[in-house]
Amino acid sequence: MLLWLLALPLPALALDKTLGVAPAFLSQYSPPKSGLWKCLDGSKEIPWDFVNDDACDCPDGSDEPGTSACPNSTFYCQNVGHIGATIPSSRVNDGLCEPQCCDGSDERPGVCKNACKEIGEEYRRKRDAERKIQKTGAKIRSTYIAFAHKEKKRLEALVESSGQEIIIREKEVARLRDIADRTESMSAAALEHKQQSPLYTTLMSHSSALKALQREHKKHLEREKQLGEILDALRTGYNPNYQDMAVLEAVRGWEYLAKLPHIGVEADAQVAADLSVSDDEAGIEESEEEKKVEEAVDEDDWTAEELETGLEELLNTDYVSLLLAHDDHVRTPPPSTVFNMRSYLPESFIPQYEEMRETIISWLEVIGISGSDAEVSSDSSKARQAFNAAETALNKVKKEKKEAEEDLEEIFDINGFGVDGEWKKLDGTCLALDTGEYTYEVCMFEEAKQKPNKGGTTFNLGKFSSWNPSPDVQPGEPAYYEKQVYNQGTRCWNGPERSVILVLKCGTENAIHSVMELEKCEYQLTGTSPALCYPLDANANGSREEL
Ligand SMILES: [Ca+2]
Ligand SMILES: [Ca+2]
Repeated sequence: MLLWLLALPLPALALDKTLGVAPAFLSQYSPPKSGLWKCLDGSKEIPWDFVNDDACDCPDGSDEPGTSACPNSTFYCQNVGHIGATIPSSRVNDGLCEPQCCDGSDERPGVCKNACKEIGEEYRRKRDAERKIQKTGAKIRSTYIAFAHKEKKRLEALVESSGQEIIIREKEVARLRDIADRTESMSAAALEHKQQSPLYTTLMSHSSALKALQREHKKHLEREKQLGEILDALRTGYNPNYQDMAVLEAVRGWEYLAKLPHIGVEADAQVAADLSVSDDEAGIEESEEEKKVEEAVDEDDWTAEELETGLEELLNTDYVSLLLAHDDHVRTPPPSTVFNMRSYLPESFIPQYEEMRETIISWLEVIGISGSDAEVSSDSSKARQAFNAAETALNKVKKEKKEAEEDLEEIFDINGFGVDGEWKKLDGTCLALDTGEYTYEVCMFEEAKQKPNKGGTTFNLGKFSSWNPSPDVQPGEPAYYEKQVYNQGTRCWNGPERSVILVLKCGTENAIHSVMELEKCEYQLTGTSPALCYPLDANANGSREEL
């Protein structure tokens, strides 16, 4: 100190030749044997005494590292105890203490205080704390990477297994499609078979016979009507005076049969007597015959009236439906067979039995072996349902496979989940910050929300759009992953769509620490994530910085 004070009147002469020299150039500032010193750019040789003599001699300013004599040159403060710094030489001896030079070496001794010890200690304390966080964070980050690799394996296995499952399911779908198609075509064949049953063929014969009978019956009715008309004409138009017995007999016969009164005078007593006798005999026979007929008509027989109205309807029966209904009826298991099995089982077995029974029956139905519902259409619709269900299941697996393949591609994509896949773990992780009035929530890679704490509308602040979109930042660089953009949220009244920029830095926790509304409806959320804690460089342990 005393030496420096004594030297004050002659500062130029007393200046250390290495003052202000950066460590990298120190070796070049030693006294030359020749007494001549070469400027660093090699352009000039000057006497060693001209170095730091406060007069600029070298074109590159290298002869004045410790003064402000040369413009555009730099001064290096050693900052022992902290980290050395370089300042423009114009700030040397300007009377102001540069904050970069904590040792005060930019000014004459005694002007600035040397605070490097305290500043250095504070700096190291802070740096160590940060390193600790980074170290811990990096450990967490490595688990994220491990997760990504595990996820990759899982997805690869999923793609593989779903690929195999698809093959199996495709076969199953083809098989069930075949069954469905066959059941449907088989239904036609089955119907044909059923129509060959003796009952059905007999029924059809009966139907044909009835139709023929009905036709013949109508024909006879018509003929009877015509004959009646002929006889009526004969009865009213014949001349009784001709005494034609054949005509008279016909007229009398018709009058009797049609229960008509006699017309005309008695022509022949013999005829009349014969007729009256035969009337009586015929009357008896008739009544007996009528009685027989009446006896033959039992309760189930149709009356003439019923025949008139019902036969037509009967002949219009849908015999195929009838056949199926009959089949259905016949196939309905009588209560004594399947159902009664329950009575042989212990009470505790019944639920399992019921379950099994349903399963077995439904399987048999699907396969087409059994049809507890004999109805053909029911069978085929069940087969169709089974086919549809199988096809739906197949499509589900196909979708899963496709999604797994897409996820797989994204995991280690630098535009997706990072260089090491470290962000995959956080896919869908929601971070929230309560600011009193609102709670802000970001679900990573999904969406951001603003929820009012005292009730009201939750606003969508946007969906994940991209990493740092700055053109200065390239995918794969750490800075790329320090920003996430969420946009196209709910439009602000009289303003833009809400959006979020999530600014993250290394931290041991995934958390949001602050919210700012930068512009109207543009929010900046800042937070931390271990995904940004890169492993500490083994070489960057601080010793280099302190040199
Ligand atoms: Ca000089
Ligand atoms: Ca200064």
